Amino acid sequence: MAAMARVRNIVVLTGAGVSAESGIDTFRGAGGLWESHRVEDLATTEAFARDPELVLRFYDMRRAAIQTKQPNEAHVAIARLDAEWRGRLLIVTQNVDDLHERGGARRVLHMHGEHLNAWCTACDTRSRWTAPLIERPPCPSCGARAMRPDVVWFGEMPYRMDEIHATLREVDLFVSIGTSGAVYPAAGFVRTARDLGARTLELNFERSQGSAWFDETRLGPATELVPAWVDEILAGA
Ligand code: BJW
Repeated sequence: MAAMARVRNIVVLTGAGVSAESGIDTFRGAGGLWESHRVEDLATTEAFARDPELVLRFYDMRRAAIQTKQPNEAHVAIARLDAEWRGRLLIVTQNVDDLHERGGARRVLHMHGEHLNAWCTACDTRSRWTAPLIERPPCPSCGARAMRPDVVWFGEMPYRMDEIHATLREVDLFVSIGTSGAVYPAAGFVRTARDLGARTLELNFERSQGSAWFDETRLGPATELVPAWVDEILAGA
């Protein structure tokens, strides 16, 4: 990319594609269905009210699965950027797995929550949680049997939006990795960054829905594209 030496502030947005090569299913496209349910039909408060067992089973299965998966070369490369980049960096992930952290990254913001947290809707406490929720275990804080996955469902406000928007106002380079651009507000970050003068780069298996908003698109697997991009940006830093 041109003018790399002037880059100080970077925002990296990641989606399910960054974890795909670790064996975690993406949401859309091939393999994007679970027992013939679309994520849009499961990841809602309405679905949880209508059929809590179905929704809790979906999350229990995925919570168990991520604990058997390992970070891949893309997570490790992003962690290397985190360790070595002297300017500001924010890794905004839509993913609810913990593979960025287990890959070694520190400056990670989970805008759609985390699989390994449970949220008690009775006392509003969030607890680290690795076990199933389907049996409705008591909240460690208040004892109520009212815990749900601490993830952001459709119609709910993603986490830490003020912090994300404040960081986007200062960003020089916005890089989107492995996301389809189908879900807002994350899908709109590229336009915000671009309107404010940032360069925008997309690394994805295929063009995302918002591909036209990126200055540059590189297509391929994240485990190849991300390490190469990190080498490039650190070499120019
Ligand atoms: C690879 C690869 C490899 C594969 N290498 N790449 C109409 C218009 C606009 C907006 C809306 C609308 N109607 C409703 C809305 C808002 C709604 C929305 O966006 N809906 C869309 C469906 C249209 N958004 C919301 O409701 C959000 N909240 C909100 O807007 O609040 C404001 C508000 C609230 C209240 C009142 C008023 C306003 C909340 C969105 C929550 C999303 N939650 C989920 C589930 C999280 C928990 C869980 O994991 O179950 O988040 S849905 C799901 O999609 C998950 C993901 O984070 C998110 C994005 O998916 P992602 O990561 O992009 O994955 P995929 O599968 O779509 O794409 C993977 C990509 O990787 C593909 O491109 C592949 O090619 C690529 N890939 N292998 C590189 N190896």
